[in-house]
Amino acid sequence: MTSSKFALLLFLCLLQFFEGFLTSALMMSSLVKPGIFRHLMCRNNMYPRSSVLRFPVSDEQVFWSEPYPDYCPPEYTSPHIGGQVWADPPLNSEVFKPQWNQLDGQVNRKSFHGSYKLRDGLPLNPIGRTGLSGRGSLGRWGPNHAADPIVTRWKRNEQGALEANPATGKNILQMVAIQRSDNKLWAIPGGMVDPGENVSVTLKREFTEEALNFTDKANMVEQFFREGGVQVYQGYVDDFRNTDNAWMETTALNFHDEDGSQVGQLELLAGDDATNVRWTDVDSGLKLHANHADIVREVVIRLNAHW
Ligand code: RP5
Repeated sequence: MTSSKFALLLFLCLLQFFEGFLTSALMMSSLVKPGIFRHLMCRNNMYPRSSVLRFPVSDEQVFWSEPYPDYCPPEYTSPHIGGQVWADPPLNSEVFKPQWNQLDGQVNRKSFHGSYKLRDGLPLNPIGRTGLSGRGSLGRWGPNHAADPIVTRWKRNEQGALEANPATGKNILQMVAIQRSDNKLWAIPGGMVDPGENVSVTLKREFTEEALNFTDKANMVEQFFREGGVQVYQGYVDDFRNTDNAWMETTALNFHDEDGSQVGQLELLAGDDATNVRWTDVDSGLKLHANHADIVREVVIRLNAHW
């Protein structure tokens, strides 16, 4: 091979590498960018399952870079997380020596938004103030990692033909949504990633538990998930449980049943901490838990569906 051909080949390889890198970096930052994105669900309300009122935080006061001298959030860590295997031990415990911003044994304390700061020895929410310090009901100080499977199919009429929206002319997408038992909101059937667990395992488990109530069609589900989902988001979740020192982050993948012949055929049955499950039409009126609707929107763009 001549040196000019070799240089061209090298150039093309590098181009491909950086294209992949850029795509995932853009995907990660397109929805939630610290310093631009302002969380909403974890501000100015009563902390879930408690009588603790969050300290007021206006839009202008969210970012840590904005001065807020009177900021004095109450401290709250829910008693029910004490002693749980999925939760960090108390801060003053002898056994708790957290390695922030890194893989701490099996516990992933890294954020998808880069290195988070520490204040008074505790991780600081990368988006900003929430009006509450402590851990709330989240198990981990800092990032609490979840995984969200967005299972989709095209909406069809009784004859099996695709249904398009008359205004946009685009096909209507449907997703599997569950109703959460804690806040009664509809949501992607996601769940927490266990320490050391591969996200692909979490995605399959949570979907099977929450949307199929441990179906006997396990092999088909296994195959459907094995064929691979497409990652549509990785980062902060505007979850109502977030605090100044503990917050949710997720990895969301789309599993699309193009011809509706696989998971699209399964009978849905709510299980675990879901009280309801259904195929939901996806459009701009979609209201979901946290910022799940924004995450689903990424799938809409990917599949060029109606919104
Ligand atoms: C959300 O909460 C995540 O996006 C995920 O859907 C879910 C995980 O928490 P649990 O459902 O396990 O409470 O923030």
